[in-house]
Amino acid sequence: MKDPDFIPLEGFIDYSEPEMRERSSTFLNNIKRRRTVRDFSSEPIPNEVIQNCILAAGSAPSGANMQPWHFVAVKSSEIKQQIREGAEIEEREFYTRRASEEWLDALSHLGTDEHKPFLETAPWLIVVFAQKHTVDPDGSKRKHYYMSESVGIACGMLITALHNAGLATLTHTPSPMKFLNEILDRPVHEKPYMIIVAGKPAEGVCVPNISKKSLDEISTIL
Ligand code: IYR
Repeated sequence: MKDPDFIPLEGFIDYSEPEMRERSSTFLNNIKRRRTVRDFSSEPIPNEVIQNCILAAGSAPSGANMQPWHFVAVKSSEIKQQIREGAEIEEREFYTRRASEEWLDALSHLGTDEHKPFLETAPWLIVVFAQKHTVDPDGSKRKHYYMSESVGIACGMLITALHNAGLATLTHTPSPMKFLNEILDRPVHEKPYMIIVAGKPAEGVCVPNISKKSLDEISTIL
């Protein structure tokens, strides 16, 4: 057991109430412009931008601060091609056999199918792995608590950081995703969690005509 080690909180900014109103509203207007796109420009995006966004994701809270994630940022055309091939094999199965009619019906308004050209066109694929446990240098293992919640929060922060940096994203989850461990040479205790496709949107891209639920629908104040 370790003794707790506390240091003074640094960096917290004590905004006034008008500042809080202004900042929350500005952020809302900014994040509301985020849209998932499925057509990307191949314009290259610097490593530094992606690495800053990954560091932003890595600042997420996690169960016992175990940070149960690993982000593989892929820009290599060869590896993107392998990922596309692997994903399309699974997606073909999904669309022709695995998915129920009900599921396909729920997806129909998005216009998705088994073809995933964006996996090669987009400049970056960020493959997020969730680690079931830590492997210490002596080979011993420590369980990660709230792995899925922690990685979900980090993914949300990654998407937000990418949007803030001026990039469009697509959360892509071919299922099953085991093929990603092989292609990216990640150990078996790491579970592929999602692929976050990132880049500039293709010129003239269209997105589904959908809306978000209202405040009343998603919240209650008691
Ligand atoms: N993984 C498939 C199907 C799919 C599932 C859901 I739930 C979506 O919101 C979108 C797609 C695909 O990527 O096509």
